[in-house]
Amino acid sequence: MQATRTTCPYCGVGCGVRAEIDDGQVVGVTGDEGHPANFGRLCVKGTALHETLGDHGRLVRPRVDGRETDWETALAAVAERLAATRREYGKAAVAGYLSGQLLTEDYYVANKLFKGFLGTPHLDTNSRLCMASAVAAHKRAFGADGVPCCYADLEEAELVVLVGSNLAWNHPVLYQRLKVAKRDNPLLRVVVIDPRVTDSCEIADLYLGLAPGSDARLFTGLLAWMADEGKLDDIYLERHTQGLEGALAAAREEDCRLEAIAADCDLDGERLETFFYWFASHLHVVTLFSQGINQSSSGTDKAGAIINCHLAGGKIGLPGAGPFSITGQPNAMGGREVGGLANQLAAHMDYDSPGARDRVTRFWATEGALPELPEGPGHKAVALFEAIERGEVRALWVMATNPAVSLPKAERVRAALAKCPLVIVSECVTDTDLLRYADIVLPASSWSEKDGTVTNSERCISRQRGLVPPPGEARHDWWIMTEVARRLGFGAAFDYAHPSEIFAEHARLSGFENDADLSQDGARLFDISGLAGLDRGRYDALAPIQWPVTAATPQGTPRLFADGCFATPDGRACLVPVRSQLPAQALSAARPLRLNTGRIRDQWHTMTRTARAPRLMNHRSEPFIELHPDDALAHGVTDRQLARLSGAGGDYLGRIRLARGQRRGEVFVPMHWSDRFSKQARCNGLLAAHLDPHSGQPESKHGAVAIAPLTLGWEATLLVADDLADEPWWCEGAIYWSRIPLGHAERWQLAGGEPGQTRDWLAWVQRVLPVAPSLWCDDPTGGRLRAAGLDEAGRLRWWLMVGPPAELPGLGWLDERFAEAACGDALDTVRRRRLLAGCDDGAADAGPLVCSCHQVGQRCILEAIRGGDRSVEALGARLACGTQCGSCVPELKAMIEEETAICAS
Ligand SMILES: Nc1nc2c(c(=O)[nH]1)N[C@H]1C(S)=C(S)[C@@H](COP(=O)(O)OP(=O)(O)OC[C@H]3O[C@@H](n4cnc5c(=O)[nH]c(N)nc54)[C@H](O)[C@@H]3O)O[C@H]1N2
Ligand SMILES: Nc1nc2c(c(=O)[nH]1)N[C@H]1C(S)=C(S)[C@@H](COP(=O)(O)OP(=O)(O)OC[C@H]3O[C@@H](n4cnc5c(=O)[nH]c(N)nc54)[C@H](O)[C@@H]3O)O[C@H]1N2
Ligand code: SF4
Ligand SMILES: [Mo]
Repeated sequence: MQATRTTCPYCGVGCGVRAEIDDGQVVGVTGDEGHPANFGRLCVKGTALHETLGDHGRLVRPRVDGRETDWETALAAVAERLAATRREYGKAAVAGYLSGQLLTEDYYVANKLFKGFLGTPHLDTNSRLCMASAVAAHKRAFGADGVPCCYADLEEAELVVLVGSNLAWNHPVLYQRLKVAKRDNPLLRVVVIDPRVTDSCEIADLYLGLAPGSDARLFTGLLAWMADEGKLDDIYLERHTQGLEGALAAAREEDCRLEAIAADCDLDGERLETFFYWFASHLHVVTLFSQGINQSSSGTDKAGAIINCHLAGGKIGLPGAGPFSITGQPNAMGGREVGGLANQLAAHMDYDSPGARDRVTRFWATEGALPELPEGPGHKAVALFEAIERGEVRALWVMATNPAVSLPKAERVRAALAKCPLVIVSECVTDTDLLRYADIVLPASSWSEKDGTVTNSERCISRQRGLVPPPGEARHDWWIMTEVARRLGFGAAFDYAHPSEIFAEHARLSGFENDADLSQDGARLFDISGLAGLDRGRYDALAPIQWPVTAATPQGTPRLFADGCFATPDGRACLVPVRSQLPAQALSAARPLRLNTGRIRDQWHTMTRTARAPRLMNHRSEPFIELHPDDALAHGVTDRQLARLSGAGGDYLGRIRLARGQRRGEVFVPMHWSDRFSKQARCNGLLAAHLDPHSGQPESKHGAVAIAPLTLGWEATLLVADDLADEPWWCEGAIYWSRIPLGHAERWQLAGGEPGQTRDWLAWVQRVLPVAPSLWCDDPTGGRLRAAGLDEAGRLRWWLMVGPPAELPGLGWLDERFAEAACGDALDTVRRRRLLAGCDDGAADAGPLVCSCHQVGQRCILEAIRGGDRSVEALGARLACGTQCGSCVPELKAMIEEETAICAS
């Protein structure tokens, strides 16, 4: 057994991972105790990393026009078709769409190829949907896209404000760090600002459940309040900033009395004043913000309003102080560094930075390869797909993202993709919604195979190391692009043999003419020239380090702007005038509910990786719609019922979850489900594409929808053996279906029929399932049916229950039966009954999973609570739940509270 240090490929916390490799396979992972992001901790997704690996479902051969082929043919086809499009329709007819899940080296090569040598400005990335507003706000305020803070600031703060961030679920290890900090420092206060009560509220001293989209009003109000109460840091403002007057004047265009702000944000006045008072009276304040701010039609201004308050109070550049935009993807920051956004050129140089175009041209020029950089910025993500729809962009290469799922107005995006004459997709798995539109499919290597670097939310560059070889013919993204570049005649500029060479070039560019005296556009903040000299050995051994890394700062730089000097021409930070705006997607009588979309604890984006670990499918198994019980009553839907949401672009089908923490008038749906996992549960089908004017980021958090119950005749749960699940005939005729991978089988939730109608189940089973029923138990009185099919050898092949899934047993036992060679060999009555019941009478049925790490179910926990375990610690001691990554602790607490309340009443 051998252990290698690498970095987690999920969220922007960027945890260090120790991977154990045995016989060419990753057999286990633990947290890297030496990594400064996590010091040994991992969350449940990180802990399950090795369970998501394996060759099944992986793309292993290139495909051209639907046929598998070899690399030579595929690379030649890519090069020829790109060249032909360029020749016939011009450089701007070619586009690329990248992702914050590419490594920095992949990203650098892509940026250089598209902008530098294909000469198209149209290269954008899914960071447009994610961090673009924060990037734009940083540039306006600081003169560069620099995140001032580091993780240790959360530990050194007196007040931490979480705005539009569900840290507990989406950056769990950082949340754990904050929780420990709070335990160790009873004076540390936490405020959560989110329309929805989330698990992050577990550690909140104050919760502000504001009206969706009213954050700018809250923070411009705070600025005015600070001014009125004499809480501005006049000395800091005078020495290090400009623009206070304009920012204050804009804030004061609205009524700045507390009552007026509280009314506009729909908040309790006292709570609002408490927050204002806490913010204004502490120096060491960190405001951590994420998608509740960024994914808005005025996200840049919202981030700007937050930054204004920090600048006005001098709460920046100090330990425990600063506005902290937390990144989502593992390498969102790396993509910003190389310049992967369509408005960027390279290495923190934009088109409008004087001299930048010429400088990058000179840097990329080699003997035999002359770059042809575009004149100005290209289309941002949403506009890019509109240009494809109009036929202006005719060739698109997508890498490591799924625009058919994650972009708003998803149906129009799909129509554009269908129309686009050339779609090239680099992807790791065989089946995604996007691949249907691909003319050329290129199999890419994945985490555990790839080798390079990523930069996390605190600007820390870490190595992601190749642990095992890619399966089949899958290749690294940088290698694929380099080979295409060669075939296009740009070989001399793409002569890389190893990612270390790409990284060294990237580091050199960051320092190239990066000097206040030498260049017209001043010194650039992003400078890692201190790493430009790394040879392969030192690159391989690179320890995590925070940029800037220069000759003057060889150990890296944890905190930016400590000297009060910013990256603007005069060194002063800018406060910007912000006029608050509400969501652009308007509510109406036809669509009266506000749609909020976001993430769940155990899934990652379109589930191509997390759904491979069965235990991660347990926390939330089906697409859902969360809403307040009062709204449910008003709209005629009940808990666990299936319902339909209708929005601007289409419908969404999911199961109702009643939640008292949900604001009235608002529904929350997860962003994760694609057509691969459910019939119609893509939340982006519901959203219109309203964009922030500065960043081009879509308003993914504020849709407008109607809700109605799905009126159905029947519901059923079907389990089928894994090897049968590829041809899901059983979905036909279902109004709703949802697919839930288990360990050895797949679970399908099915629903359909007119009210009062049922199916002829026997005929259906005989028609759609490959094995005839061996067991059949039909209860005509209750309308419940259970059946199972075993093959001739006695192997369980399918299991069916007709009835609401609430009646399902925990499916662990049944899943195991699918792994048995011959479970039905001796089908005595007991065995028969157990199989039909779907559980072993002897084994307690655990119920839906709460603790994913230790596989502890709801029923066991409830029993323990009723038995007297009235604290998280007591539950942990008895059942081990909540003792590993801690993500389920808020849920455990809620269960204890609820049970205690029930007992008391
Ligand atoms: N488990 C898991 N973790 C992830 C990911 C994942 O897919 N799964 N993805 C990663 C990525 S790429 C990203 S970008 C991050 C995102 O991390 P977060 O930003 O924390 O994630 P979201 O759930 O999208 O949204 C955060 C919160 O914004 C709130 N919100 C909605 N509208 C408003 C509003 O008007 N004002 C305020 N103040 N809040 C609002 C939502 O209710 C939600 O709780 O997560 C990363 N981590
Ligand atoms: N409504 C709504 N929409 C949203 C959001 C929201 O909150 N609400 N959030 C937005 C945000 S913040 C984000 S970041 C996006 C995320 O959305 P996407 O980026 O579209 O989602 P992923 O599932 O991460 O897509 C990554 C794809 O790349 C593949 N892949 C993984 N690793 C590699 C690799 O190394 N190379 C290659 N070539 N392929 C790889 C995966 O199998 C997967 O298919 O969604 C955005 N869309
Ligand atoms: S917190 Fe983020 S980076 Fe850390 S283990 Fe979890 S998903 Fe991976
Ligand atoms: Mo993201």
